[in-house]
Amino acid sequence: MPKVNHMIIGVQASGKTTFAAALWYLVDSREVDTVLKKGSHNGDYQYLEMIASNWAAGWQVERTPSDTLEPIRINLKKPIDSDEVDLNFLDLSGETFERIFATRAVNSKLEELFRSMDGLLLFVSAVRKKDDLSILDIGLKMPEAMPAETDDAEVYSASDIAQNELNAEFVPGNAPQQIQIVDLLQAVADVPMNAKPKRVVVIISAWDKAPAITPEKWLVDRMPLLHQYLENQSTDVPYRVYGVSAQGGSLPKREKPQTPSEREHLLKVKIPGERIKVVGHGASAHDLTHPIQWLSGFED
Ligand SMILES: Nc1nc2c(ncn2[C@@H]2O[C@H](COP(=O)(O)OP(=O)(O)OP(=O)(O)O)[C@@H](O)[C@H]2O)c(=O)[nH]1
Ligand SMILES: [Mg+2]
Repeated sequence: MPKVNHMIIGVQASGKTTFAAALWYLVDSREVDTVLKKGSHNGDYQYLEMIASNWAAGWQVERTPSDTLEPIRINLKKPIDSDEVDLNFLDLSGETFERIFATRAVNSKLEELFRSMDGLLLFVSAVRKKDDLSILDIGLKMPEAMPAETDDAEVYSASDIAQNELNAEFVPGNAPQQIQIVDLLQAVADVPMNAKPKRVVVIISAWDKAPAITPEKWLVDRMPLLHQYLENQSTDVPYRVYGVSAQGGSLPKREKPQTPSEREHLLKVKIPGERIKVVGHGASAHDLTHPIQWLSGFED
């Protein structure tokens, strides 16, 4: 059976490591039925065990340090096949992602990973609000930041506001997520890399904090540029959107247990795997492997 390689990308704090921790816990514990099962594992998976046990205990996973190409490798398999299917995840830190966006340069190791990817798992977070706002919206919300000729914020022109913005330093990581993502996808698909995934899954993480709409509608409303990009190439590269709550709610960091969160409530769920929520495409309620099954081409 051919090896399948998937890449996970997403800006800082988009939920990548939490997803990996919950996925490992889920397939390792077998508490909840999943469409893909854990395959055989060789080598060192100490990091996965560490993040999964942290997750199970109800703590936030730690931030992935920049420059880490943390080799998260979770082997999964179809239950009916005796052949194993290897799925390789690359947990690119958000900072590495943003540096690629800022410099348009990738090192040779990363280039090789992009070239060999079969599927792409794109993470965006439902809790990052920034992508909703245009410069005009910011002007309307913060009239005090605007020029003082009039009290009526609505009459400020785009050029007034743009002038104001000119004084601000450009911080690449502050660019809207969808712009960073589309730019990266375009750069990777273009010469010299010519790396295009066969399929794309968009995971909207922290779905417990999303409004009561479908994941597709969320993408159209909140990330219209990314939606348009994916739609445009969908004949060649089909895509799906899932809403995923890998934690089930907000959790504190282990070193700051008093931070207000939904931890107490979540720990009352007796089976930790049942804290997970997956929405979209007929996935059963807690099955994080459903998007990966489709991404791997096991389901049309
Ligand atoms: N409410 C809620 N928050 C979540 C969920 N999953 C992740 N988060 C929060 O989102 C933040 C980022 O999660 P990470 O998994 O560390 O994100 P990451 O993409 O690995 O981030 P970097 O390592 O910085 O690139 C953390 O504060 C998590 O607690 C969820 O299901 N629900
Ligand atoms: Mg991380």
